[in-house]
Order: sequence, then structure tokens, then C-alpha cells
Amino acid sequence: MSPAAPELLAGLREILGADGILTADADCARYLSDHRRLYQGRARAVLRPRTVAEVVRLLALCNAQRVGVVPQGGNTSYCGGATPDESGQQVVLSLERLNRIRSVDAANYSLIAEAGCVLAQVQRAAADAQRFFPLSLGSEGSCQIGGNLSTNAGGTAVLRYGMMRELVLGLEVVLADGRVLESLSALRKDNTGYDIKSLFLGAEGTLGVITAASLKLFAAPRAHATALVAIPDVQAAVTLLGQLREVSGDAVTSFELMPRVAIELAVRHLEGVSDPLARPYPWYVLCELSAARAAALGGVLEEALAAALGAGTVLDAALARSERERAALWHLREHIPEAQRREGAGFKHDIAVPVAALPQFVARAGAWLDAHVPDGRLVAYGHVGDGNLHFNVSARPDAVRTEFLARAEDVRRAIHDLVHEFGGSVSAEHGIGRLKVGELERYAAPLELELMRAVKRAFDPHGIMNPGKVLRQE
Ligand code: 2HG
Ligand code: ZN
Repeated sequence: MSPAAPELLAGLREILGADGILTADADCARYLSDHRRLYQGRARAVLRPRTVAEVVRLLALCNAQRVGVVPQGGNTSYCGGATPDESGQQVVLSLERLNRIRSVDAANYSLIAEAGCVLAQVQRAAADAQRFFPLSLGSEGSCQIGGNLSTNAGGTAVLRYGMMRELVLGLEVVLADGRVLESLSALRKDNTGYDIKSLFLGAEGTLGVITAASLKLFAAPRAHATALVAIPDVQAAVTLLGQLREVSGDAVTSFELMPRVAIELAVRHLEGVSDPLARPYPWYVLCELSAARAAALGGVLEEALAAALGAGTVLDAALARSERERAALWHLREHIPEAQRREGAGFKHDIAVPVAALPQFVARAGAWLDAHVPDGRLVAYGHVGDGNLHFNVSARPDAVRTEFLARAEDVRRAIHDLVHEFGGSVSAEHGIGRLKVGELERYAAPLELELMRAVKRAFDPHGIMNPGKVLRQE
């Protein structure tokens, strides 16, 4: 912990109360490094407001004293977006105690949640009202809705329900100077000028602090048809996706691609996980259809898979016959990042290209890796229904760790340049944070960057909001 100006801490303590501000090293430690341990920051203090009024006062004070404020939710960022820098001059603003579900409106299919609500808590609140909140991520038991909003989170149900941005009706935001943007409307139709609230979605706390959101709910799907499907190649995944969407009337909720190596890593490193199919295959898709009633799904999945088996698009399939089997398939998929972590050194690339271009992209990027990274293995998996792959590379067991890691930058450049050539995105769902500031500068159009900087200046003229994230300070 850095020595802080005593008057700043006294002012913050006066606003937050003794239990609302942490300064001891042991108390602060978990807020100062990121989920992937890429960064180790320092801070003057960790602030834990309980009310919006406290957020208002603390931001006004930090703005007046030009103190950088780093908003933090469940601290599950993949890009270091919620970690303070090493200067020891910033404060972390944890939203974890601002965690009430303010209201649920079943008739309007909406609810209002505070930023610190854990995603699973929002899902439960919707379910308690016989409704459904569809955002679904591996970290849903710890990530917070404010972080989901600020990173425009994606996950495994985007194909059907869209990303976080599409699940928002309104926001409450405290601006850098402490003014509150009250835009918590639950209206579905509101064409009154610029859509200011949408600027905060994906802004990663660089424009203001989201304190609450009005979220869209849906009818709860009571029936699921889930299968792990073996396929010969990535093209088969794209073909099968098109067919399933067509025959099911767009009831495909998830369509997750996995290579053989991902299954092997999961079986090797995760307790209780076994290969769902008797033989190994090159690629797999975990696909799920959902509907309000089982009758609506009929045997659509079985029939479509049988036809695809005949056509050679599908090589084999394991259908989930019970909720337990379904959960086991999802457990396998959701723990692939953990299995990959346990395997050892690796590189991550959260990329997207148009769905139809995925086979060609994987072929070209895969060939580049074969030629340049012989000590690495491609572990490309993810939300192929959205064109989003986690184009990750794991070191082979016999790789020399330091030599492998030394090539991270070359690999990233080659993969991202190719993504750019395909008209894709170098951050499909994980955001920019601190990790990809340079990538944004490199690949965004100059006019886009100019406009982003203008927006930043308009909302945060003193640059106190999450400094150094998303955009470099000018
Ligand atoms: C997932 O889809 C997450 O499992 C994590 O977005 C991806 O660890 C990754 O690269
Ligand atoms: Zn993902």
C-alpha cells in the first residue's frame, strides 16, 4: 500500500465509514492483481461503497483531487481491465457491496440490478419470477453485472440472445464529477436523441461508473436438447450450424466448437471428466437447442444429426439424456480454460471473424502456427455460432517454457494481422483493458480512435476514470 495524502484518505473515510475503505496490505491484496495474474498493481486504498450516494461523493472528491479511480466488479477480467497500475496513486472502487436487486417486473419482462450483483444472483432473481436472464458465462458464480455491462460480456448464449449490450434497457451511471445519469428506463421504445447510455457498455469504466441497470428478461426455456457432436473439420461446424438454425426455427441457443486437444486436456486435468464418446475425433461441437416446452423441440436435434451423419457432416454424437448428462457436457466445455491453465504456458487470442470465414481462418492461422511455433499446440475453441474463437495456443509438454513464452508477441502479431485481414475483431468478448490498448490503436480506424478520444474527453476531462485502460492518455 502506498502512502496516501492523509487528507484524501480522511475525506474518503468520512464518506464511506471505517468499514468502507481498506488500506492494509492483507485486506487489499485480492483487489490488486487480475484473474490471470498478468498484472500486480498498487493502490492508495480500496473503496467499497454501499450506496449510490457514496459513489457520487467519492467520485466528486477524487475528481477534485485528480485521483485515478479503477472500478472493479468480480475481478474476472481477462485483460487486466480492473487492476490498478503500479504507481500506487490510484484507488480501486469495488462495487461488491452495491449488490441489491432493486426490483423485478415480471409483466414487463425486466428487472433492475445494482452493479455489484453477481451474475448468478441476477439469473436466480429472474428464475424466482418465472423469467429468464440469458447471459451465461463460465465465471457466472463470481463475475458481477457491472463488469458484464462494462465489458459488454458475451458467453455461451449470444447466438440466441445477443451480448450484454442487447440485454440492457436502461442504466444508472455516476459520472467522473459525481453527477448521476438517471437512465434506468425499462422502455423498449425510446427514440429520443443520442443513445448516451450505450456508450458506457464496453467502456470498461473509462467514462463513468455504472451503478445499476435495467435488464431484459425472457420466457424461461423449460426444455433443452443438448449434444456433443463429433465432426471432421471446422467447415462441418459451419454447415451444421446453418442446418440446425434452419430446421429448428432458430432455437439453437449455443454452438460451441472444441478441438480434440481440448477434450484431452479436460480429461487429463479435470476431476470426474471423461471423454463423452468412445473414439477420438478431430473436432467437436457442443450444441444446445432450447424452447419453452419439450414438444416444441420434438426430435429436431436427433433428426438433424441423423441426416448430417448420413451426409458425413457429423461423425458421431452423444445426446444428453438427463439433466445430469447435460450438466456434465457443459462442465467439460466451461472448464476448458482451467484445463488449459493447468497444462502450463499458453497464449490467448479472443478473436472473431465472420462465421462463414472461420474454416479458412483456422486453416491459415493453423498453418502459420505449425510453421512458426512447432513447440505449441493450437487449442482453438469457443462460440463458433458468433464467429468468436478463443484461438489459444498451449506449449507442448516438451517445450522449453521461456523459449515458448518469448514468442508471445510474434504469435499475437501474426494471428491479429490475419484476423484484421479477414475483417475480424481482436477482442470479440473480453474487452481491451490494459492488455490490448496497443492492439486497439493498431487496428481501429483513425477516425474511430479520434471519436473515442473525443468521447473520453467529454465525459472525463481530467482523465480520472480507469486511467490507461482502453485508450492511452494523450
Ligand atoms: C470461454 O469462452 C471464456 O471459456 C474464456 O471466454 C476463454 O480462456 C479463454 O481463452
Ligand atoms: Zn468465451
